[in-house]
Amino acid sequence: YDAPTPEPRAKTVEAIQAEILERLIYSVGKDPIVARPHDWLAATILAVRDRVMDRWMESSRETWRTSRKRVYYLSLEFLIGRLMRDAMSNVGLMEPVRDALKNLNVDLGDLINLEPDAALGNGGLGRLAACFLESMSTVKIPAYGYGIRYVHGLFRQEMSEGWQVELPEEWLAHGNPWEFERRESAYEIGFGGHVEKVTDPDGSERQEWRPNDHVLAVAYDTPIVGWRGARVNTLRLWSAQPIDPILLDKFNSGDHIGALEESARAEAITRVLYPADSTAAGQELRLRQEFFFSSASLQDIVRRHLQQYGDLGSLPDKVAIQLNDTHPAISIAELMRILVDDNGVKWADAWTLTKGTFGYTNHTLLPEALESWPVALLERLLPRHMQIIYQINADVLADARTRAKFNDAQIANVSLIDEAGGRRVRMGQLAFVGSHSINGVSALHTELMKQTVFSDLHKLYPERINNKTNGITPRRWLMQCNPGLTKLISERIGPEFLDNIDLLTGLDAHADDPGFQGQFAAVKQANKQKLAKLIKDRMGITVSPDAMFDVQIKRIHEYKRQLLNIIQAVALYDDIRAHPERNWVPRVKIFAGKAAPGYWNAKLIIKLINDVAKVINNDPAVRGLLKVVFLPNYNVSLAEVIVPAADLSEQISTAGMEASGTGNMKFMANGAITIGTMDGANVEMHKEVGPDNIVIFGLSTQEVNEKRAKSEVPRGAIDASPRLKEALDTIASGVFSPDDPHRYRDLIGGIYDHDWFMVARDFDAYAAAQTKVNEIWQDKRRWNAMAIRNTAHVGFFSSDRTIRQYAEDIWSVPA
Ligand code: DL6
Repeated sequence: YDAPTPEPRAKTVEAIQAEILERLIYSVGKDPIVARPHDWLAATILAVRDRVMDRWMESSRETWRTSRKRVYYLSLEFLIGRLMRDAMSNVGLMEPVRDALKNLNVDLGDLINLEPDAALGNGGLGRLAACFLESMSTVKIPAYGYGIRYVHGLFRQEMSEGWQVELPEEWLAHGNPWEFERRESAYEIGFGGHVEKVTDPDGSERQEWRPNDHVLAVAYDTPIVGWRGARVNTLRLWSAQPIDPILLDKFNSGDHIGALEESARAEAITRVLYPADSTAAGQELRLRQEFFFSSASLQDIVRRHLQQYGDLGSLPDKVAIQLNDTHPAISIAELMRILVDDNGVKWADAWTLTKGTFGYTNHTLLPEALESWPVALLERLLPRHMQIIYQINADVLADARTRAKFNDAQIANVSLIDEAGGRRVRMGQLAFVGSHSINGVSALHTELMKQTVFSDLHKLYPERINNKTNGITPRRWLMQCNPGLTKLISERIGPEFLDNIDLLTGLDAHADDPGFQGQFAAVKQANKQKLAKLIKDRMGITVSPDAMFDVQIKRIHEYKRQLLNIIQAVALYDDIRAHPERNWVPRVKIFAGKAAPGYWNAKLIIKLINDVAKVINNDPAVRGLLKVVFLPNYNVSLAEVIVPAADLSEQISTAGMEASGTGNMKFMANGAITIGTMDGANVEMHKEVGPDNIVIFGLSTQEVNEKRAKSEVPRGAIDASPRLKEALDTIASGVFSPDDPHRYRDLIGGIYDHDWFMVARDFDAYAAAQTKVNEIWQDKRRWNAMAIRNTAHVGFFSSDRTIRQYAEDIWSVPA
């Protein structure tokens, strides 16, 4: 492992400037005189990438040399966002690159904004995977992310008369200078066909899968650099390609389209990201995606392991595979197939190796999001895997009957096959039984997992469920997105917190210092000015940075309750008009988020927010005291502008429904105050920051469950709250939708009929909490002290902490 390497690239302004020019001419092929912004971007990324390469080689050699255990994070989603600023900042190149570009008359800020977001994910689950990759590099774990190189990431959202319209996203339109295509790392992935019993020369019998359909999985690698270049790991994304790019026979016989059919069918597998986050996608193409990337990743992992260790018996000692939700759960059957069928390992030994290798993270309890596949579909597409699943199931059920003495209802609960729902394979159950660790993503969520979806599996295997509360990388979500605050904190408590985020608690001592409060507030004000300008530029709406910026940005979902927020805005609008003499706190309610294309109520909620915004923003009686803004096309880069500018963070999901939330942590880091329910990681935020520095309201999980169980009608809550009733009736009667007065009748009708998400039942508590927020806002010293304390106590929510816990408790790797 000590083959010669060139000298590491110099990091001086002169060297970088020279290399950007060189890359522009020799790699991009452009004369600087005619180069366009995208050409400069490509040349700059290539120059930055070169300075990451040295560490990349070194990191990988170190793993081979020291025989360290590798962690593989399998995820169908990686919501990376832009990479250039992240990489520059982590290897300390921000300033020299800025100066080098300035000498070339190019503005670094312009280039940063030009880089497309890699939006290979829907929301929290995908962004978590991206934060984890960066943290694994930072805490020096040898790790690979495995996923899919979607040609089209999450759709671009535009508004047409207030309705969401989905357009294809094209992050690869200008090429992707970050990635390396590895044609040599390509694997055949089979589908369909049949299973044959074969007899080996030694007389032993085994099953062999003979697929009748094949595609090629080709690897594309992207380097992921940790803080201060601690380590560089690899994100390996698979692209599907046909085995035969063109069927020449067909072409020559004149069937020109048919000649390309195979190619189109293969490439379809990795063409688009499924845009639903909380419903299982359920289509055959999705299952093909899941198996395609699971099989390619496992073949790659097994190949690398055999190359280094020559034997699969050491797999759990040298390999940890983490399943990010159930999307890669078919990996469990695929590893069993590789071990038993391809490598002759005995079934029982293979099962021990498999369980020792896999860990599974659950990210949702929503029944509609728990994946299951029809047995008939699996039998057709993956016949050998279906056999393996049956065998695993037989073993688990035998264990449940004999050892745990389970009754029939319990047996039905733990079975991998759901017999009630038309015979389907439950991927959660498969992931659970095939893993030695099953973790939830917040303390509350983990407890609920034990009590609900996995209650009987937890009884059967009580040592497996554990909690790993989510985290965010402080590099992207504090240092990079909020350089003003980072500088201020460094000046006040010293720069050591950059390497140890827990040192932020040093800010506690300054929380009541008027001088520091003034500086902290000034940074916030500057960030708000920047956001106000973005709102003006994109929406033509003028908002005052002196108003409270009250923000709810996340996927649009009924359980996240954007509806509660906008109904409260309507009630506030009514109040302001009815009592113009009161001392109102000026507010800007900012929303952003995408709705799954097939989720009608979510799309209707976006339209409602826009309809309400139109009326309120143009009513002179409001005198600018309330503005409502829906910013289209929410993505990582937009979040990086909104989060540092927020005063109030809305985390108001129905208790028991948000597994964790990670937006809540980003706002906390940037000194916003949270208004929230006791749900997901809010519970732990309440503990970390203390009850005086967060505004909590609403029903508890238990109360929600009781009300649901009793099927109690919400009428009482509505009748008891004249403000709520008026707001609901105003919306339902078409005041905000004169062009279609019945538009919101059913949406509001749902609140009257069942109110599954407890909008009516939580309304008064929410409105009272908002009044409390106003009172705090009017006491500037109190507000600023609370804001500072939020930043001070965010350390626990660093993804470095989360990853260290995974490393110690699940993966058994040093970190
Ligand atoms: O764990 C990351 C993220 C949590 O913060 C959110 O609370 C949770 O809703 C999200 N889960 C999903 C799962 N959807 N499906 N399938 O996106 O995970």
